[in-house]
Amino acid sequence: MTRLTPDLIEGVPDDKIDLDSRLLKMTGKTVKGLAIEAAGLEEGDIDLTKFRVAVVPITSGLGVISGFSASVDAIVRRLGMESYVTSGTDVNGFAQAVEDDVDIIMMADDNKFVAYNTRTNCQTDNSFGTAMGYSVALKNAAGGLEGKDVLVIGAGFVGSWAVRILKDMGANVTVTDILVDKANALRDKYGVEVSTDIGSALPAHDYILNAAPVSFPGNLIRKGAVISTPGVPHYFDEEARMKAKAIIHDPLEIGTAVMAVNSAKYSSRGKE
Ligand code: PYL
Repeated sequence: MTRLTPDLIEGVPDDKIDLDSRLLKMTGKTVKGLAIEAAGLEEGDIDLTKFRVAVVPITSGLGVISGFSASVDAIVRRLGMESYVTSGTDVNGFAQAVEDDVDIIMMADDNKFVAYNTRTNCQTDNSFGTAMGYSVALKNAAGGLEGKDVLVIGAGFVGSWAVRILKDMGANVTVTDILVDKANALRDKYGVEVSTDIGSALPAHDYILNAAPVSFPGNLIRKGAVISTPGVPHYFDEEARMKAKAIIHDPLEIGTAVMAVNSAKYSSRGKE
């Protein structure tokens, strides 16, 4: 997982890219709509305003990322939940959140970003949230994926989840990774295809989920391709932007929103 930098997320707290407008054009859904679908819920199944979230800054390893906690807080508020960033960090912040009896605690170190549900002791992580959110976005942009060929680029945490999720959605999945053993392991586990040559796989696909921290020259992109691409850093050249029907990307919001709604779903189960 590539570590975010302050400049990549500086526009998140105030939604400077107006993500909902972009997603509505490409997928017909807002971030909240995609997150609700990704959590396996229907609109109206859950009242997100009933949930209180604490975001805990974590100083371990490479330390806090300026703007990260504020971005997570803003994303969760945009879903309608009540949220705040704890004044304390790390264990101190976690203890504050527990004392405050919040429903969900969200925190990230250098390796994991989780939403911990205090009512049912369940956790959702960002790899799952990102894979599910970007798979659902691709499915909506494609008008369904049943029987359609989808290329997953990257067999890391997000790519591995995406392979499983997209196969469950009925897609014919091909996975590729620079470490072919990782791609082969997913083939053996999920019965998907492997490509060892991205130069031929990319132009052969209309639907792409890019879970690698790379972008691709436009001459490899098929005209009308739908590219769902959570990876950072993110860059597609002019030719790619002209040829693709949609390039779905944001640095943090879709994955975080899915984590929060998925975690709340557990709570509603716990409260039934
Ligand atoms: C969760 C993001 C999505 C992409 N890369 C992941 C990343 O940058 N992880 C590191 C997050 C560190 C947060 C820091 C803080 O500000 O609390 N510990």
